[in-house]
Amino acid sequence: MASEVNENFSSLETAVDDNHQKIEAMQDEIDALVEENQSLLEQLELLQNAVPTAVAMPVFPRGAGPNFADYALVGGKGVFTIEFNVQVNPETFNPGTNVIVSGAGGIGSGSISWSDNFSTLIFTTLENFTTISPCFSGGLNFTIQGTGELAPQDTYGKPIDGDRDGAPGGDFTVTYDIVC
Ligand SMILES: [Ca+2]
Repeated sequence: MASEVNENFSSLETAVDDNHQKIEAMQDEIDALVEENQSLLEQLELLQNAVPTAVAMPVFPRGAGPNFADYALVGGKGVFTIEFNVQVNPETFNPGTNVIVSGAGGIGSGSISWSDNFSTLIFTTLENFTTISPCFSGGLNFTIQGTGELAPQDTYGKPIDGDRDGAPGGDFTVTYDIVC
């Protein structure tokens, strides 16, 4: 009788040990899966926060710097068209703050309108072109200040690449002149 009890006890003890080992193996597997999931979640978060690599830059007029580019004159006011390669955030472009027109006649003021789904900026001066830029005085400089806190931004909150070097930021400047 005593030996039978001992035998039962021993086999139950072995079964408990076996189960315990199985539980530990499963726990290891669960731990590995939890760790893998954590890594996958981190990758997912990175992808969700990823910003497209294309930077917003003016693509027209192309000749930044001391070039005399095309414009339109409407009732004596200058109308300048600046095209971007992608949509930008129109609320971050402000005449007199980061979009500046100036010439020998001083700093002009103007208004901005948009077309092509906020990828084309149209700036119209409030003053006559010749008030800001008298004849033969060197033309009218149009600048979008892409440097600093007030830089205009694309729709992802990145500063525009005004100087077109491929990196966000930098001023865009073009000079316009009229034939007097
Ligand atoms: Ca740049």
